[in-house]
Amino acid sequence: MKKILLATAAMTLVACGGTDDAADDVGIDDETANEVEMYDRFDRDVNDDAALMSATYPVINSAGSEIGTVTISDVEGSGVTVSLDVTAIPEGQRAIHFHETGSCDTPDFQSAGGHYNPSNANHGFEADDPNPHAGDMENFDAPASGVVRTEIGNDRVTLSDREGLAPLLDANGTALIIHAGADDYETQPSGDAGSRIACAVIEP
Ligand SMILES: [Cu+2]
Repeated sequence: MKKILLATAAMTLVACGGTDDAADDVGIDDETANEVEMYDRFDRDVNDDAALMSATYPVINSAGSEIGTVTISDVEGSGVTVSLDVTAIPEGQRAIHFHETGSCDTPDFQSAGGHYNPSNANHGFEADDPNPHAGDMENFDAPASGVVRTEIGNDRVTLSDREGLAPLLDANGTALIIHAGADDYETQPSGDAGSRIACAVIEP
């Protein structure tokens, strides 16, 4: 089901007096860097020794029909960028998370389990003790057309195996889930985001 598009060796920065060009050297444009920074609410050391990866997975709806794709790309020094390219999403704010099991059994996608949360944190960015699940992400907006092409940052997970980040490709994989409602970033354990309307299996 998955297609590995790209796997580039992480670049080792050689001490040569300047580090400002590091992002340019690996082709991260400023826009992507800024989006990821929004989610970088917690200092974390990311060990980039592993090769950075990018992969594209099909997204299905509750009837099992493919409605588009999601591309997940490791970001040097941070987590991943999630690039959604899907159709037929109901208009409005929708929640999106990584869930703990790489399984998308229709029609309700309960087989994906709860949020991916290997550090046993509280859900949400606005909880009493904000320390979000690895799988938590900010809501996206679906327009009336239902066509969504957007990028969402997550600075806590990785597609490759990098120290300091939760691996999406663990023993049982993970699932990307889109919900019928918006995440309130606060209600435990899943932000009161409603039913699960789309799913992608994230697997090696
Ligand atoms: Cu969810």
